[in-house]
Amino acid sequence: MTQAIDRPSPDTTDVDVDVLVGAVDHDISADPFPVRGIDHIQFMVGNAKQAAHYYSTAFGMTCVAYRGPEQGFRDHAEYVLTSGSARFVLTGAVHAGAPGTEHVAKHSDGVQDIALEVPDVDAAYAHALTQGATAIVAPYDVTDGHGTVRMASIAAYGDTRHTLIDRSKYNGPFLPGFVARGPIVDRQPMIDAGVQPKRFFQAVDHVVGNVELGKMDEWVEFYRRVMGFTNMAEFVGDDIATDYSALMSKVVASGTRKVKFPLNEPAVAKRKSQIDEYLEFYGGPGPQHIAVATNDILRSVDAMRAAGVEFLDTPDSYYDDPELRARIGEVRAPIEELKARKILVDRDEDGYLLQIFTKPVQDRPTVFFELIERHGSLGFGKGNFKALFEAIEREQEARGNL
Ligand code: TYF
Ligand code: FE
Repeated sequence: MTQAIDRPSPDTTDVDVDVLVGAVDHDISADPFPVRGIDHIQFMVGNAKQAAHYYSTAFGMTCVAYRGPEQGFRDHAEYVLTSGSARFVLTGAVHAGAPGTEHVAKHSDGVQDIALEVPDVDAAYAHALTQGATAIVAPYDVTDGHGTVRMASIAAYGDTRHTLIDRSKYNGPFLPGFVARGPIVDRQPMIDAGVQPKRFFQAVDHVVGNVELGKMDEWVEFYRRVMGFTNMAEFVGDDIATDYSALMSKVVASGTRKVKFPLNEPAVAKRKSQIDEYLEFYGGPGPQHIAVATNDILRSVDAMRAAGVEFLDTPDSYYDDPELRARIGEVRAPIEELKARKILVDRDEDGYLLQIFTKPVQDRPTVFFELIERHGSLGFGKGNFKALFEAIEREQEARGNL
């Protein structure tokens, strides 16, 4: 086992460090499919202009680049927003029949591409195809005055894909063709008033995929074979599945653990699975939630709630449970502070984590977000699965989908 690095001290709220707790010191050069990390997450949306506004105001992200008809791209408007190393690309069609309109018609707003930064696109692509991955776009160069980027794309679950990107010979604002663009929300007045704006999160911690019944192991196998990812210990097996979660889950991760992909499938249980609800409303397999790493979950939750983001509720009984209190021990904030915000806590042999989940961020009960503040723990909140899944089921019931 390689040594864990990038662990901030338990009380850090230093928002200027792009740490991803749980990353390990690992030399990728010997990997069959070396991955540097998640380059960006691309959402295909109905109205990118408004989505960019939402992720700016509600998620505190900063618009850094744009391309659209003004740059000669006739089909789409694309906004690039960042928060630390997390980068989201919001793509919207600007005319009827543009590519991607079918993605929105079928799925509504959703994640189309989980792009990975790789040191060698050709080698990664060739390896992927040898291992049975489905080709979408063969390696090609894109160039502008800032240099050249090499890219290729392979298929993942459902209509999701992984674009492979080598940006080592590029120094522009995002990709060739994009122009630098300032923030959508002007934070200068805040700075002038003496308040330094802090971002709400600094990295993507993991991206979860929902696949059909019986397909989880196939996709675990895909990431093992194609990308050389390995299983992480955390999983939801038959025991938990039939009792309350109605889902099975396994986690695969890259050698550095910078890229972590839990994969869920529905389980046959007492009630209709939340995964079945997703598959039905998304129209097939797809990305279910994106967990973003924060160094100050209390502050981020407060700011996001104030901006209108809805989070899942946690009953007071969760915090008043003496068994939970004994298990979690001392954490960096008083339990009353967590209770007031409905933040969940879990502890394992490596440390603890704080986490909270948003409700779905579009009308369909599909994609949602997780805020996670890790203090040593490399897990996914296994101790919270019961409370979390009960909260999700209450929402499902309210929607008439249980
Ligand atoms: O990523 C995870 O594994 C946790 C727990 O439908 C989880 O965030 C698992 C399945 C699910 C929602 C959350
Ligand atoms: Fe998660």
